[in-house]
Amino acid sequence: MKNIPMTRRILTLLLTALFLLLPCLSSAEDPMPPTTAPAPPSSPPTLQPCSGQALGGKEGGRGAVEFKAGEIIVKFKEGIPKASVQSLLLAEKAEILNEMGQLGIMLLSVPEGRELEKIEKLKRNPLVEYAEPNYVVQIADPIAIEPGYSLRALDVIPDDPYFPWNLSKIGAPAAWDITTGSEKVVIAVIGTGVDLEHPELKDKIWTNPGETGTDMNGNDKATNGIDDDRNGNGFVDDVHGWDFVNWHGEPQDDLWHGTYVASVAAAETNNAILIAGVSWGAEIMPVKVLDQYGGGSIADINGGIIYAADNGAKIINLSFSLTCSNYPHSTQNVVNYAYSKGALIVAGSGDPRVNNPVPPDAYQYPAALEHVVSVAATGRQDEYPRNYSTTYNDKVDVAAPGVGIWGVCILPSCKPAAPLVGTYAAAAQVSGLAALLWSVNPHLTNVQVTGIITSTAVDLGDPGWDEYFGWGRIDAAAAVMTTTHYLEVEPANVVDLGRVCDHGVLPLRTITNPNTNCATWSATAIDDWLSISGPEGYTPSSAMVSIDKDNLPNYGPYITTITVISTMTNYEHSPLIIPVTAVYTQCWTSYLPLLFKNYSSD
Ligand SMILES: [Ca+2]
Ligand SMILES: [Ca+2]
Ligand SMILES: [Ca+2]
Ligand SMILES: [Ca+2]
Repeated sequence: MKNIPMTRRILTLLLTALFLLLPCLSSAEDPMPPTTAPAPPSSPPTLQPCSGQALGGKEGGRGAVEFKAGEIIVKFKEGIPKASVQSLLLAEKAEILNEMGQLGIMLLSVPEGRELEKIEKLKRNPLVEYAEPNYVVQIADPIAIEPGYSLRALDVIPDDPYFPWNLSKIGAPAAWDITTGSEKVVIAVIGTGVDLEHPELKDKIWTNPGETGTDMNGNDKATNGIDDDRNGNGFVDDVHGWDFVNWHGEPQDDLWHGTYVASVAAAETNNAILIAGVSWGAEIMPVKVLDQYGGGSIADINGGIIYAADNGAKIINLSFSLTCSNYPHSTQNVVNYAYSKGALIVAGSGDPRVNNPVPPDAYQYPAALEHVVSVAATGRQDEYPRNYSTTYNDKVDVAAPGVGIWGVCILPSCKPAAPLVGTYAAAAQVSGLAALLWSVNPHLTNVQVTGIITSTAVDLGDPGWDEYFGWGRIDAAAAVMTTTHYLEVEPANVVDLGRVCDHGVLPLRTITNPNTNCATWSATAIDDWLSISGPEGYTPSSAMVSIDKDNLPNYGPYITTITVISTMTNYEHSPLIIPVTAVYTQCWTSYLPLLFKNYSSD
């Protein structure tokens, strides 16, 4: 996807915003380093041919194998009668292992060694839309580098000791002055799972409301062995996501990769431990599709993408690629489905492999699919990281830092955190940034979010879009400032202060903005008997409403309003007028309402 950059008014907006923010946040501006970029040579993308090797053993995708032995993926054309499908499968000695109902994609078992022959035969059949191997995918081999520089940036907001350099580079501290991210935005991390007990992630794991609480028999829905979602979502006890490899509801990471990716996008931040994430608030939906070796198949990945889209993930982060550059029809099918449901699908453009090296300009899937935001990696000086051969090609949409990116690690050898190199680290930052944008405005479409991210990126290399950096290196501050602020507060309909006694404790109520920081909104009372302090805080931010009793002339009911407005330069859904009600009474009438009739009203 390529988008035309919008007019750049960002610098002015940024400076204005920073000025506005100083009263309620003690953070300092993070200066943007100058961008230096090499002029990259241009060369056409190279498609890597694959020879047709099947994976039979248990080595989980290591090496130059291309597909799972004894399995193929088929989609029949729309409206083909079930009986015709069944007789064809019978004739081909193929059995259905799994069927994705909504999309009609089938995973079939076929005799081992005859996968390609069966596929060729099925492709010639007029009933078949496509047939393909169950391609194998693999995460990139981890490359860690020595940091050799100060871990901590100057004057940043969070207190996490491993404050990653890349967050300063992309202007995250200035973005955080607007929003640190809402927990209502869910990032699905499709990979090796996520360490569900990690202190940087455990409180940020998505919880499926359909599998929470107790069932009719008083049993915990999370463990009752029943698919409790309304109408069933097809997964039993998927309270925190799904493990497609082992087929259960505990998508625990048994490698390191998904945990690392989740932390770069959305680690618990300002908690004085380990790293800071791009979105402090976003929830993580762990979807395990890769095994303990980092290998998996597109059948499981397709299932994982559908699961994420069906269960409310706004952002779907993919960070692996096919071991060869074969175009996966079914995964494009599934990506189109998630995209049509409004999800933003993000993937690293591709990373070097030890066992099956591919040229750095080769297409790597799923990044090179349509409707996937393909993210290339940049180095500390905003250069193409030539030493690491990360992927560039004409599918690249945008770039983000990808060299020495701190994320949490769970392997004994790299605990507690590691500075890794890869486009998967770059993609995780784009996922985190998208979560910030959806916090500023929950009503954006995936097309709009992509447009804001690409149009506010810092152009590098050749002017305009190029295959090394796409539209440029992401600028979180510019992107967040450009996003039209959609103001939301809770409660929105009425603030009821209840009974106000003339001697007792005065009521206090909170107005909460779940999406953005205190600097983005203000609240004022019309009548002088109400007073408002704040707003204060990061995301969520809140204001306190209290009563000034001296300005209540008589006992009786009171009604007034609070006006909440956005203080951003561009906003919608503002002002909000919120009614406030209270009843001012003598103390004895509120303490003894059953014994005494209230004569206090006018
Ligand atoms: Ca379920
Ligand atoms: Ca259940
Ligand atoms: Ca942290
Ligand atoms: Ca450029």
